[in-house]
Amino acid sequence: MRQYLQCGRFGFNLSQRPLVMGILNVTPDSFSDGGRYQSLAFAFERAEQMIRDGADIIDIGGESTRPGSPSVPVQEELDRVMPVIYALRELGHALSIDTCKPEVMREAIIAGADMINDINAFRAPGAIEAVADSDCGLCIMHMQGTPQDMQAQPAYQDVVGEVSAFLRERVEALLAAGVMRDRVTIDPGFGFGKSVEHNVALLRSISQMQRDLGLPVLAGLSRKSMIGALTGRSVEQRLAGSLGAALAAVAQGARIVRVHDVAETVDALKVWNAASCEN
Ligand code: 7PM
Repeated sequence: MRQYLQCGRFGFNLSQRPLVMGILNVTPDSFSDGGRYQSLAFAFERAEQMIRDGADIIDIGGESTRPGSPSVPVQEELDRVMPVIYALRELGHALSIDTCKPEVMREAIIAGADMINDINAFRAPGAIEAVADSDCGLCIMHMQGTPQDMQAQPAYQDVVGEVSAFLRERVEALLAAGVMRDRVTIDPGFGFGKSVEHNVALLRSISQMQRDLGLPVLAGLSRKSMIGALTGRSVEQRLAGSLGAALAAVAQGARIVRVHDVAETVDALKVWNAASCEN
């Protein structure tokens, strides 16, 4: 498998240790809102803390993807995300933008985003064109249905086969548009149109998926309902379960973990890495 990820201003060597992507939500519901300036100041502090804690990539999300949530207008998402990109881009860490919208992708790349993380796998008209002529990293995620209806009735004949086939098709679409393979990561999309059993099957198949597609896997399990189902814990009490999930993903070979709790995950991975046989 490819061990190098081109990510805008950065080139990551994926053979040394798994990377940590820290989640930075910039949706109004993630703040006790005192207006845009307070939101920006808060986001900046959170990002600085995640960097001190050892995050490699900051994933900035301005579009709530909560199941059942309405979509956000383009201008609203730009107003949330762009000031954060400008504020953070001099911190010297890779910035990822979690968006499905080609307009947001274009503006973010112009402003200096290093990665585009699209839970819709660049299926929106114009999305591939928006990212093709840049050198930013790309995350292609699988989702069954839409954020509005995805958890209603998740169903598969063969979840691992179907998710792999979908990701393969999306990779081919990007490559056909001239995207270099070393920019691409794949993500099974835990919790996006999946039951607990589907999620567990996918977690157990990361290694196979990575081998079959020849691309690094990014895994986002942090605090998700699957952790709640396995532990019986509420979302505020899922730290230990999430650390277990991150280590399980890395044990399967995942190269990037997307997490809320950066400091704790970095510690867990340091210990994991010291004992890992691949070094
Ligand atoms: C509500 C439900 C709020 C779900 C937030 C979420 C992923 C992602 C998200 C992931 C990639 C969350 C999700 N999850 N991007 N964006 N992979 N690549 O729990 O698993 O953070 S949003």
